[in-house]
This record gives sequence, C-alpha cells and structure tokens, in this order.
Amino acid sequence: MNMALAQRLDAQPEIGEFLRDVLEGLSEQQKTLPCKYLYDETGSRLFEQICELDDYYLTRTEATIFEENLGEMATCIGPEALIVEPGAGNCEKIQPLLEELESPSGYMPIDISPEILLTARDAIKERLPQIRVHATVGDFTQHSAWHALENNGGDRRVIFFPGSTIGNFNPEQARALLRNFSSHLEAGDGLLIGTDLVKDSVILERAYCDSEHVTEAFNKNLLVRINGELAGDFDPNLFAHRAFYHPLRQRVEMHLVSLKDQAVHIAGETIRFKEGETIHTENSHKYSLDDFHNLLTETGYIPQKHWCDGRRHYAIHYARVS
Ligand code: AVJ
Repeated sequence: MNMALAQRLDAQPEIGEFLRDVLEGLSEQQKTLPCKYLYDETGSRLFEQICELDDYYLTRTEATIFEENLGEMATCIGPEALIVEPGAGNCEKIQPLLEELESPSGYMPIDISPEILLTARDAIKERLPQIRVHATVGDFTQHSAWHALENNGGDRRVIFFPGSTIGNFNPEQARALLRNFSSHLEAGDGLLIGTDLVKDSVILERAYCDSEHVTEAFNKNLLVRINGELAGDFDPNLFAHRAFYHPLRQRVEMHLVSLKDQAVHIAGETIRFKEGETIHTENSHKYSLDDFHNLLTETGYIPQKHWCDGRRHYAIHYARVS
C-alpha cells in the first residue's frame, strides 16, 4: 500500500476494517480479498444455495456421514457437553447432533452475520427448547469472539467445526486456528471437525465451477458488496469467475479475472487491472486422512476417531485436547 493511503487510513480508524482490508488486498502484487467478506447476508444465502447444488458434493456428503454415525459421535462426545460452533451460520447442521446428545449443557454459536445467527438462534429455541443457547456475533479468528466461553467454567466443551471451513485457511493459518481452538479448551475437551479430502480434480473443479453459476454469483457478490458498502464502481460483468485445483498446494483457488484493462474506484482510490489479472478471493484446502491426523497431533489434540463416506470424498474427525 502506498504511504499516503496508509497514513489516511491510520488517521481515520472509523473508515473501518472492511475498507482497510480491501485496499490492502487490492494493492498487493497478486490482488487478493479476504474470503470472510464473501459471507454478508446475500453471500450467506448464496452459499446456502451452493450447498443444495448437485455439483457441490461437500455438504450432502458430510450430512450423510453425520446421519450414519450420530450415535457413535454422541458417544465420543459424552454427556453434559457445551457445544461451541465457530462460524455457525444457519445453525442447521448441529441440530440432529444436539438431539442425539445426552443432556447437552448448552450450545454457543459464533458467527459474523448477525442476521443469520439471530434467526437461527430463534429456530433452535423453538425446536430444542430445553437447550441453553448463547449466540455470539463475532469473527471467530479474533480473541474477542471467545469471551463468552471463559464464563463457562465447569462444563466440558466440544468445538463443532463442520463444513470443511478449516479448508479456507492455508496450512500455517489452519495450524494457528486449531491451536487457538485448543487454547480455549482444557485437556479432555473435544473437537468434531469436517474436512474435504484430496480427490480427482475434475470432481473438485466441478464443485467450485458449478453448471448453475451460483458459485459465480457468490464470488462476484464480493464486488457488489464493495460497491454498496465502500462506494466502489466495479462492473461485475467485466470480471469472470475462475476456480481450479492446485495439486501441489492441495487446494481449490477461486479468483475473479479482469476481462480487460480497467480502472476501478473504491472510496476515492483508483485500482488498476490488466486484462487477465486476477483477484484471489478464496482457498479451499483438501486433506488426506494422514495429513489431517498429523495436523491435529501437532496442534494439541489426540485424534480419537474419524468417519468417511463410501467414496472417501469427505471425513469427520473427533479429537480430544491433550
Ligand atoms: C464454506 C469454505 C467450506 O470451500 O467449499 C463453496 C466455501 N466457496 N464454494 C468451500 C465455498 C465456493 C466452502 N467453505
């Protein structure tokens, strides 16, 4: 970022984190935008639509693994656990497990989207009125989002982190995040986590470049959001959605490709794009069972058990804090 802009941002902290992150990301050599900003209200709804797509096997496969193994998972977790769900979104995935668990002591969803989270909290209160729900609005990668957990002394805590959300983090960040999770837990507490597995790149690419173009709309919504919230003038039609599997990095990368040389303005700043230049908007890392097992062991856990679908496309792991 140039000095003048850095100084302006420092002088006006109220411009906000979103603008700062956007201008910083777009001034890098490989332009990039943090993927957490994909999930505003529209983005969260588009992501829910992605989960229904035939091409997007992840959500459906994970749901099947849950359905088939709920009993075993509940046994691993044990009675009277407080379930904490970072990035809970619509809080739908946890419900069958909450019903299966023996007298869970509570449920604590954490999410950056207050609209979705508060609707979800009400839905849970209706379906499972006996369960204490503490919804926390916040970014679970920030320390402040975890404050509520500190007042929950006695209970055994289990972090529920489904959906392959861990895939959004590069290996170094994933290590930091898992360590951060275990730092909020005590020995014997648990982690139930879903990971997408390494597989044929055709299947992977179809999941992120779906034939109904919902992922394209999801990706471009980031530009629409910048236009609306930060006085940007992106023309989403002048960018193309691109998603590809990078076998060495073991991840699907999502980009927006500029279709011509162009200049875009955001909050008075000018950002230039060359034809073919991309904004890197998301990573979705894929793991082998061994990779993930090692990652858990390195970050303070003892893997207890994992469950896969028949095609070995996806895995759910249960680990205890060591
Ligand atoms: C929410 C991170 C699991 O990486 O599969 C789906 C997000 N992006 N399609 C994923 C996503 C494009 C998704 N996660």
